[in-house]
Amino acid sequence: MDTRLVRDFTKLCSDGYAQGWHERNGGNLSYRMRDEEVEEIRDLLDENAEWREIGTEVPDLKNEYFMMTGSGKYFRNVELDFEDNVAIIRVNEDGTKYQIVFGLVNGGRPTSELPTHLMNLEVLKQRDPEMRVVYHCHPANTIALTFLLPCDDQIFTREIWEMMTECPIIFPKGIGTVEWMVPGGREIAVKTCEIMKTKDVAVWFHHGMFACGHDFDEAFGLMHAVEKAAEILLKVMSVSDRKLQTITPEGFREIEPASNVKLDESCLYERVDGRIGRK
Ligand code: 2HA
Ligand code: ZN
Repeated sequence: MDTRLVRDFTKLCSDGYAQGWHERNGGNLSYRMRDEEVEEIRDLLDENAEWREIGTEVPDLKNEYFMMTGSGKYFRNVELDFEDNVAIIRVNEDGTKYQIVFGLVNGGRPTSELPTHLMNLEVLKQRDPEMRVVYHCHPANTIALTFLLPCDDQIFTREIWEMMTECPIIFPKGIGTVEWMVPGGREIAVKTCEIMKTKDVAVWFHHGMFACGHDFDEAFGLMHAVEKAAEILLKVMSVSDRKLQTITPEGFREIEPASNVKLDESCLYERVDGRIGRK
């Protein structure tokens, strides 16, 4: 299958692997397909495939089609054998079941994070019908920060924003944090969805990151920006627990009119002692 969508999906998988964000079978990617993208490959779809339980309900995604990586599959292998590693699934009439209509030709199931992906895609669709991509990976610098910063949206966001002037412009609503919990289930999906109602990035402590976007470039670019800022912050923290100077709350507010963004004001608190990771 050689369509624009397959090429774009594959490119993200290869680029993410090249960044070192997908050791072994780490990470997963999903995309809510457009009607014309389904029509383009309609002849290749097995509409009689067996129905399976999603494990949660996504009524606003009924009858929709999704492209996603397979459970236990390696991002490295997507470009080598797309049909072995990727699935297209269809959600049923009431949003409780799915069938694999294409791919995973050697067996398997869609991503182990299926509930988080589908529930996030549902929330994102409600937010903006053109939001279509949910991307999860294991980037080392961001994960390292989850051992050094408190699990606090405002502090995590502010520390990352300060590292690169572009950060608040790229994610003005900030970063959501999810304390460590067992992955793969409904509980972590619900927590992540709460974040995705307003924000584009969620950090799962001691695990990895979720980013969303209208398209693959946007989701990947957002992930890349957060992870690079995390790398800078780690370099700073490995030298000192204080900054000599930084972008001030007033500075951030001056960015707003110039870039036509509205920052989450709760992240622009006044610092008491200038120490990294404290309010
Ligand atoms: O192995 O990243 O969170 C896939 C994952 C699960
Ligand atoms: Zn993971």
